[in-house]
Amino acid sequence: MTHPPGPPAPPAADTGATPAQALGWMHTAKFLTTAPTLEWLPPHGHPEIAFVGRSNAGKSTCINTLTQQKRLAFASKTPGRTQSINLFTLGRQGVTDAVLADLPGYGYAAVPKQDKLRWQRVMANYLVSRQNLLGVVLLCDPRHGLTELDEILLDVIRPRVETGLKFLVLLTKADKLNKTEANKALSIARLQAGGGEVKLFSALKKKGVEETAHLLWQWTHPVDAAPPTPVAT
Ligand SMILES: Nc1nc2c(ncn2[C@@H]2O[C@H](COP(=O)(O)OP(=O)(O)O)[C@@H](O)[C@H]2O)c(=O)[nH]1
Ligand SMILES: [Mg+2]
Repeated sequence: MTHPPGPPAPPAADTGATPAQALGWMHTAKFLTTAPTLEWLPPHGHPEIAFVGRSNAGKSTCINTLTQQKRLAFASKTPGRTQSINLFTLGRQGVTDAVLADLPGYGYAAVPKQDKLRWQRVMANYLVSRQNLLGVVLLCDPRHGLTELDEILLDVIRPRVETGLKFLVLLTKADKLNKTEANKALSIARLQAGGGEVKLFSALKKKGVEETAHLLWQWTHPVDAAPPTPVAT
């Protein structure tokens, strides 16, 4: 027996994009610029989402997977190498509607102490004072959990999270965990993230890719945003 056709389905997502469409949007990523410190970053009028995490957490691989561009965020064979803030624009039809910021990884033991301190300052400075920073994605290898440096970062952004900064913890390399380990890692990270979202992600198994893209879309395209004002011609 067939059912009569119901009313047309509402848009699959309340924010106007399906997870697959959101991933398509991520694929529009284009390199914008690279900057050694906050002062060199161009101001722009778009919401910015920063990707942060320890060296080797899987940040470059995650960005490359989300954007489907193999070498956009150079997955360095030498951890601790990526020493700049890299910006990428997102937007369909060449119209930018969001910016991704790839921040240098931290915590790599072989980096000289001076460089480490310098980078902690650059990171803290960025996270505290970057205009238009809408959200932070913290990448974490769940086999190591959130480490002391991640906790410091959480402390740095906490005041902004309390005033609306969005926050997501991505547990990377989820293919390396069995179900029990994955659930345990999720519970621990949820406690540590203090209300922020936590998701499992695997570049290898393409796990969490669409979900993450969709969440970033929702952050940057809120439903209650006023529609653009029509311009009289
Ligand atoms: N098994 C597995 N390995 C991964 C995954 N993502 C990253 N890696 C590996 O983890 C290492 C560090 O990745 P990379 O993206 O360079 O980390 P980054 O230093 O945070 O940018 C590399 O050897 C990657 O191949 C994943 O989803 N699954
Ligand atoms: Mg990297």
